[in-house]
Amino acid sequence: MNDKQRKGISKFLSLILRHQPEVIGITLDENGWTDVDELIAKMNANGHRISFEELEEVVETDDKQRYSFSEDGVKIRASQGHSVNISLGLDPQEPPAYLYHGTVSKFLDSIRKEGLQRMSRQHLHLSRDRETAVKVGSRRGAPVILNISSGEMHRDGFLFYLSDNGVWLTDHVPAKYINF
Ligand code: HQG
Repeated sequence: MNDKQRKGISKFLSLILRHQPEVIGITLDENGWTDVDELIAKMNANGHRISFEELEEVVETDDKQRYSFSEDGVKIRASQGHSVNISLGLDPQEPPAYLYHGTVSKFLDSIRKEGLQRMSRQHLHLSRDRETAVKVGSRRGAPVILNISSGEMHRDGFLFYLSDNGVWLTDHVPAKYINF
């Protein structure tokens, strides 16, 4: 497969493993997993031709390591980014003193008022470094990077989780912890 084909499959996997599994008639269990063989069969039945080897290649080469197989290789899930209601089953972890969030200026007034919200996703996503946050913000325009006092939040009792692919997740960042 070439880069474009791999990207196309990754985008489709994102749609069905994070947002709309019903598009090809699969279901996700309470932790977001679905059966690999069934996924492949249903993708093929719905016009998205893919073999097991190709799926493996997409999972292994994905630029953000968005997907992972279960230890026994029977199941697959997205490591973060869901809008469907699942639990990743992650244990809370102590975050670094500061984390970053990439956004754009048109959201700032609202963020100043209500803090950072998870919007349509299950969690609010924070980046461990500024560079990653720049990439996230750039998806929507000129990036604005917010510095988050995550260490202080943690001391105040807020919970943080680290996804399998290195994204920090929390539920809400009140404005007082955001360094604009
Ligand atoms: C903004 C990609 C107004 C927030 C990336 C963001 C990430 C507010 C947008 C992952 C707000 C939500 C997630 C408030 C937050 N008022 N706007 N109170 N609070 N926002 O896509 O963080 O490629 O749901 O700043 O790399 O941009 O999909 O979140 O601009 O890790 O794997 O509302 O998606 O990964 O947008 O991106 P999103 P995000 P993937």
